[in-house]
Amino acid sequence: ESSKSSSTANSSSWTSFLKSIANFNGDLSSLTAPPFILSPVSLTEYSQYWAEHPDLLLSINNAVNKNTFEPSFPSVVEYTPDLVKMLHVVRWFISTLKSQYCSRNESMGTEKKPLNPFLGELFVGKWEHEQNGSVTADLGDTVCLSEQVSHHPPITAYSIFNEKTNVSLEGYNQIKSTFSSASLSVKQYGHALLRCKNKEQQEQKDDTFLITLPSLHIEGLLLAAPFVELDSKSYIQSSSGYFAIIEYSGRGYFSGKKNSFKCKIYKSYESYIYDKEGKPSSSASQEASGSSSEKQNNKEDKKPLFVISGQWSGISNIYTSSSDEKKRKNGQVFYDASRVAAEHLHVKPIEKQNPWESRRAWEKVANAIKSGDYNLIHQEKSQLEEEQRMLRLSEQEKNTTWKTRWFDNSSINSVQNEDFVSLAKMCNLSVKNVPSGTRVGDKYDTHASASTDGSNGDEVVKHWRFVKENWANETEITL
Ligand code: CLR
Repeated sequence: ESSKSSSTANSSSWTSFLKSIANFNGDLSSLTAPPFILSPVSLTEYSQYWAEHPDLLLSINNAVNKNTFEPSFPSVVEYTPDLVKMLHVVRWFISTLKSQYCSRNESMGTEKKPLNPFLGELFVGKWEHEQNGSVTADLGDTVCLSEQVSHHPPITAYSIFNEKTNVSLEGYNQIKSTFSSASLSVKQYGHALLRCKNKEQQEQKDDTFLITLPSLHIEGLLLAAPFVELDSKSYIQSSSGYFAIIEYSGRGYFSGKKNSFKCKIYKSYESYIYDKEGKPSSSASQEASGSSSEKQNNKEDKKPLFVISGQWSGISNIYTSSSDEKKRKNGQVFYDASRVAAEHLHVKPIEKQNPWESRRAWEKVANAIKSGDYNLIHQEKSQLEEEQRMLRLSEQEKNTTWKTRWFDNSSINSVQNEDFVSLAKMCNLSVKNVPSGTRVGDKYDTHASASTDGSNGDEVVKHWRFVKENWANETEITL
């Protein structure tokens, strides 16, 4: 594979591709890439990467009862049920990264340019959990629904849920990219919301977690061997208060290894700010009024409860203090990505798929890509694009607009949005349509237009959300 890559690096097609990137306008779909860098897989499929370790995802809601978290440390910290849950969430999240950002390199040798989904494209599948005698409980199915909810700009929305364990994840994703100094920088917009329903205790609110998406860049372009390197951070804010910050770095930072990260888990966002700045932040101190300000006086509370570091594509270790982490002392393995293979979801055979389903719709293009036939790729793609153009035209004639199937973004300050808004407020994140993880007051936040809905002056919050009823009433698409 690498010898193939280095020979193609000299080919004129790659060189002209690089030239076209160098002065491209931000629209990745407009780039004509040589066939060998094209992937036969559409971006709507990428939603599945969130759950390729379904056991870790599902363990989140069982975590408290089963106390499955290992390793366990001497009782330096109090393992409240909420903290145990948070640790499970962080471990599951770390486990998703290898699928999200390395899987193309593993299956195809390099990162590749995915198929640009058409409006209304669907990708569905499920993980069927077998009941292993008496050892594991019946976990039912974990379902993955993914829909292209916008074409300009491309936005994919998804919902992944397991009804037996009451764990669900919903989110959406959009990217904006720029080219600078031989690498492609990509900012992700959107976020993911993880929900654990408290089935037994009706009066108790669901546990929710807000997860922000890191920015990334594509390296290796000059060698025609592109790969992803993550930049910046992810935040995880729990409705129970716990806050985690995950900082990414590539070769030459914390450990000098690729795919490195350092995660700190705090009792709250306020503790994180105090730890970082040595004093309460202005916004944090406003919130920490009354009885909670007493707790804020306890210095131990402001230190991270756990520090986790290592490679998200390999081994990471967990420590109970930053100083232990620095000395690599008293650590225990947190997650070993190389030990557990990704579990792929089950997708219906193409013959049984609906024409809107990704693999069926792209079948001919995918085959052309696999055969490396540039003209055929072009021909098949044009046909699909032409069909889409006709659809848009007929909508114009009928004066209608495309209706999304399972997702909706018209909910303004609605109950569904409440989780996101309240979690974002807990950790000072912007609720606007800005790059994922943007803090209130950052340049993207202040420059984004603050719209109001007129009635009460509240900001209009538009984010893509799963509409359960729509899936419940679905008659054409089956799993
Ligand atoms: C999509 C959402 C997923 C995480 C993810 C992983 C890899 C990203 C992809 C997202 C978006 C598209 C992406 C890709 C890596 C390369 C590809 C940025 C964010 C670009 C479009 C490919 C450019 C062409 C080069 C290979 C030359 O949850």
